[in-house]
Amino acid sequence: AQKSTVHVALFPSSGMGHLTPFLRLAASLAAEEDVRVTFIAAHPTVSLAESHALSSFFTSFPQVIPKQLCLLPLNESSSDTDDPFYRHYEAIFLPISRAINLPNYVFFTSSARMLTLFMSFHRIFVAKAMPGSQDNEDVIEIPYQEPIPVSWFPPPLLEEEDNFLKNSLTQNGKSMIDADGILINTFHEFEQDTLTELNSTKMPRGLPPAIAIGLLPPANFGESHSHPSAWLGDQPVGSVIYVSFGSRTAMSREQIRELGVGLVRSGVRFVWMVKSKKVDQEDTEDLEDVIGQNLAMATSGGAANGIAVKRWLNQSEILGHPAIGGFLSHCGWNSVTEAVWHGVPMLAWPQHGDQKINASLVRRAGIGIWEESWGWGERDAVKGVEIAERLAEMMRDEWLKARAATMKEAARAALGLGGLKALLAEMRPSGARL
Ligand code: BUP
Repeated sequence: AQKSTVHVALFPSSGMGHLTPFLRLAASLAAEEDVRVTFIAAHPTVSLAESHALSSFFTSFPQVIPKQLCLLPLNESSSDTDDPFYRHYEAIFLPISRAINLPNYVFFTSSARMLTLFMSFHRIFVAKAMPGSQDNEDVIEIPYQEPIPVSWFPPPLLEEEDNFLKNSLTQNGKSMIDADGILINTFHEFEQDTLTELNSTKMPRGLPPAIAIGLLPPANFGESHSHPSAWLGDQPVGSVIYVSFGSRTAMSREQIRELGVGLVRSGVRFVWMVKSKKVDQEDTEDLEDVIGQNLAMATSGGAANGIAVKRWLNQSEILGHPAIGGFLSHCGWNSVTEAVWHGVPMLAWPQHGDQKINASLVRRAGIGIWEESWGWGERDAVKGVEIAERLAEMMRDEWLKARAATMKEAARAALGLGGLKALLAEMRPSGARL
């Protein structure tokens, strides 16, 4: 066997939104003959989905070396967040310090556009404190980048008081300068201008290169999660919308009911992944308690125009099914990349965090509709009738379909030309470690 010339250790933060792209990156690296991969995972995980994904991954990729970082219990009174995923992140990263003398790369798990905010956030606050530095109160100027509308900012970032998200973005944004490079799961055709700006010589000195390594292909490992393939197999090509708001969004009960009304009313065929609690172990209610008995019966017995399930589904596999023709999504970055990878048009409905910024990219690329007036999906519930209209509008839009197909081709063509190969090529002769 060829000797490993590069040894890469990967260490993700908490939640499926981070773990998924790290596992995809590990799978891509492990496919290189001369690369050795170590995967460090914090133990215990917050969600069952994470522990299942890790064990299936290690079974399917025995060549990847598993390491566990056992977490010490966190002193809850000293934490400034009650979000279980953020608490986990605190427990992971408090004891960590930079490995001396090793090349150190950050794998940023959102869009390049979000990275511009992430890296500039600490400077934006300085700018905001200076009277007159804001030309327009509706947008926030990002140094050397396109301004971002205030309404796209995750709400905690706009609060006066300190909070977990603000503090960690400020701190981590500043320390990005210490990295040797920033890897992003994106590709040039999708975020050309931002990637060019990020790597431009106009940027403040000392910023590491932003390297587009995507789109990382979905990795096939472990059991195929049971998915409604029998039902999907009976539906016409491109006729079904997949509905999911990611692994960390718990919609209000009222909004879930309105969504159910909208799906049925639209007449569009659907597969709906229903979720009512942030952490999966706590999501123990029956489907009928969440969406109502009538709808639960109709959607499980074939009487409605779709099916609803309340369990983890293999989303990427479903998006790749020929029957799928649309995706109602919160626009978590992995979901966006999976929709692009499979050429599925989107109806964007961001719920928190980076998702409005990601939704703006979906809209700009012409691969989806974003109804901005729906807000963050937290206040007054959006009515079913309105949801039905947008769903039907998105599903009949031929232009979106054509754009999504073009973007899919571009994503697949970018594979192999990507920054990851270039990065490895640069490291091999020196035997450097990542
Ligand atoms: Br739910 C669910 N099956 O049933 P995002 C999610 N996923 O495969 P998030 C499934 O989890 P952040 C399910 O395909 C994607 O790869 C999905 O990541 C997969 O959103 C991942 O889309 C979810 O980035 O994370 O989980 O809300 O908060 O980081 O956006």
